[in-house]
Amino acid sequence: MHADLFGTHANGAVLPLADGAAVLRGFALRDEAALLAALRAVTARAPPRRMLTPGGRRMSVWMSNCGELGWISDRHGYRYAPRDPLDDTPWPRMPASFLSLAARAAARAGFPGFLPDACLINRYEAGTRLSLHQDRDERDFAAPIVSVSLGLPALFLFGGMRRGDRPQRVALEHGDVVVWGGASRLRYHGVLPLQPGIHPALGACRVNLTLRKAG
Ligand code: MD3
Ligand code: FE
Repeated sequence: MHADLFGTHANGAVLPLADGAAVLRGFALRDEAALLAALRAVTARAPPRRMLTPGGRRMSVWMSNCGELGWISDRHGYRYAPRDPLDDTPWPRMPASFLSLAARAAARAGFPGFLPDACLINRYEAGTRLSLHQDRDERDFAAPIVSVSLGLPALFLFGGMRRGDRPQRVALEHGDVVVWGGASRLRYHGVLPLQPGIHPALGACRVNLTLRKAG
């Protein structure tokens, strides 16, 4: 366990957040180079874009996907789709480094055998936020969700089962991995507006990989 050069957290620590949810500090750092190379390859083919909400507003987060299914939002609603609506081609394949990291992180948190079929890539710039929501577009809520934070740090909001429940604030840094499953799978969550900064790996942004079993 050690503090890394640009972060303040004790890498290697496992912090239980609630029943079924845990933060694995620095869990992605050993795979950093492979993850960043794979991320660049995916976003070169499927560029992040700001999707439209069903209500016709543009989300502030830039999004792309890889894997068999990708999460999309447009006038018709939120859903998973096998093809990128920008060019009607399949989403880029899930990189082996993403699959392997997700499976190891899930197992470490008590969810062996996790095999995600969808990875949503969220890119935040200064001021970008994600308001409190539940993830409920997946077919079955038995599988956990694994999220990997890269680049600038963010304050994550981990709420309860009702939108009005007061959320815990969790600081997430480059390399942190969070596993959400079991009794925490349907908790409300969000991200506070990103503070401006420059991170050595990704520059002026934060990227979050959200790995799910969607189909
Ligand atoms: C807590 N993204 O894309 S996943 C999302 O930082 C999303 O971009 C977050 O929330 C981000 O939907 C990171 C965090 C997450 C995912 C599922 C959860 C937290 C969760 C399910 C239950 C509780
Ligand atoms: Fe979410």
